Amino acid sequence: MSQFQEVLKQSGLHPKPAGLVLQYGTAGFRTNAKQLDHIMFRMGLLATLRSRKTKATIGVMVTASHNPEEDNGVKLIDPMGEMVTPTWEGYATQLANAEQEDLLTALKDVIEKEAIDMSQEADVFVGKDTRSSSASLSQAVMDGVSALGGHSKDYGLVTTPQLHYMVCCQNTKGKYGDATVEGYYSKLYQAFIQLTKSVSNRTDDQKHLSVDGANGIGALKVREMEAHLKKELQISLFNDGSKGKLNHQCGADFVKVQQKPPTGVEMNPGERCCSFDGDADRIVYYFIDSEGQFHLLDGDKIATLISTFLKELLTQAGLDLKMGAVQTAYANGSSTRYLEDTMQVIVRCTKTGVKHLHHAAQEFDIGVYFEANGHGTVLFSKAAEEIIQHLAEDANINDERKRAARMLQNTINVINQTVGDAIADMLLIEAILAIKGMTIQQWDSIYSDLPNRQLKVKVADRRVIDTADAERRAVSPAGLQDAIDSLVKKYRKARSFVRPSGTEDVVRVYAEAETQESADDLAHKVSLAVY
Ligand code: 16G
Ligand code: ZN
Repeated sequence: MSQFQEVLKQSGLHPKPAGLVLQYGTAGFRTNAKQLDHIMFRMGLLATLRSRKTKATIGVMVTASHNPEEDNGVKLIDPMGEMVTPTWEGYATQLANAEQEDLLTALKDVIEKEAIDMSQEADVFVGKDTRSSSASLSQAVMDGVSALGGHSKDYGLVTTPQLHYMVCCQNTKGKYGDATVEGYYSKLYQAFIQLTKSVSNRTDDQKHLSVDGANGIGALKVREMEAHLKKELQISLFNDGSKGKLNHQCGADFVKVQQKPPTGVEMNPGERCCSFDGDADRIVYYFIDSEGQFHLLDGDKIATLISTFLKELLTQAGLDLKMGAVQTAYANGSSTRYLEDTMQVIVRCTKTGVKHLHHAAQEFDIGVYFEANGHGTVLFSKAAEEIIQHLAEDANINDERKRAARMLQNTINVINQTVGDAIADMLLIEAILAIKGMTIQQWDSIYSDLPNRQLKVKVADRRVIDTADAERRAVSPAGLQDAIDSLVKKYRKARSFVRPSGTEDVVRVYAEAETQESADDLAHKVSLAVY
């Protein structure tokens, strides 16, 4: 039977509901799991084509991250572990929306446009999160791969960043690490142990961290990782999935948006806590102080901590490498000011969405990128990695320079350069705090966040809002930006913007100002202007 006949036959088992239209958004397709079976099958087909086109292994991750348990989603991973290119996002949308009888035509269209050699081998790595729908949906992906004659490898339950890592390892022939879950842990924990080994006299309190696993995949993986950490990090795991519902009243997104602790975590004053999201590609830290007040250390605070650490190491190592930080419009104004004015770090602002930040970070020798919501990582250019490695091996340099170069090397190894990774970020943050002998309170007090508020507004059609300047200004509908500008003028240290969400059918409103009351009031008034 020809490949196309097989596709036709198999696609009948994964039929598309007539008329259903879905879009490959910021992070792939994401909606109620019941609507996704045909999408998964078709993404299996597309990943197979992408693999033939790139002559490399492609990843397909089944997850809806921080969305509710009932939702699911799918996202394609390109050869180096990065997000798939915009042209292929377009193909994904076309394929997803072709009615059943038009599927072959849509498929052949991609093959023709991309001049794909169908005799080429195709390899697809598949992973899934812990949602109850994920098992059958990831099977649908693999059905799509095999219908088109590709090979799939099922990694089963993995975090999103773990699958990105596997794809990158496979396509760099092991240079990035072994493409196994064990290879991932061993790379990370060895780097972590190396980073912390010179720190003496750490008390048990300093080694202790409470982790909110959002009742998801991150919880399972932290458990697996823990055994390797040789008590250098002692984790109390909460929301491990044994009782609670995925992302419900817990997880990084809940904590960031609600600005309050998750349920299910026992918190004592001054203790470090962190929350992962549902697929463990985001992390935020927080604590309560002795007065019971909640303090959030989000992606901006993480970026600052990591940038400070790296900058100090570069100075100690005597290296002149170009370091930059990449943020989005959501970055707290205080963090941008601190990075630019105090740290003298170059700061770039991009549109929301990992692919935009990742891309901008690649322009630097060392690019630290974080969204305020806790998604981020550090990218080192190949040249920077080589310079650091040479220095670490140079017999003629003094101990201080050598120590700094080795720390930079271990930072490269502990961080997941393919994508933001809650586990990798957590290990780097814990190592930095240990090395600097810093408490979470001291970290928090590096700068004070401006009070802020995020709201979402339901509108008839969110696409009428068009933005420019990295989403900081609305260019349509006419008059909206003027209305926002005149509202902002009424508050001190204020800033506000609106943007259509890429993952939900809503418009998002962000406001910050000198006081919480002002930020709340401004956000509210701007959301009224959006209607
Ligand atoms: C997705 C993005 C995340 C972004 C969020 C914004 C990826 C992998 N994830 O989750 O970076 O912050 O969307 O959502 O790109 P929004 O458009 O609904 O505000
Ligand atoms: Zn996520």
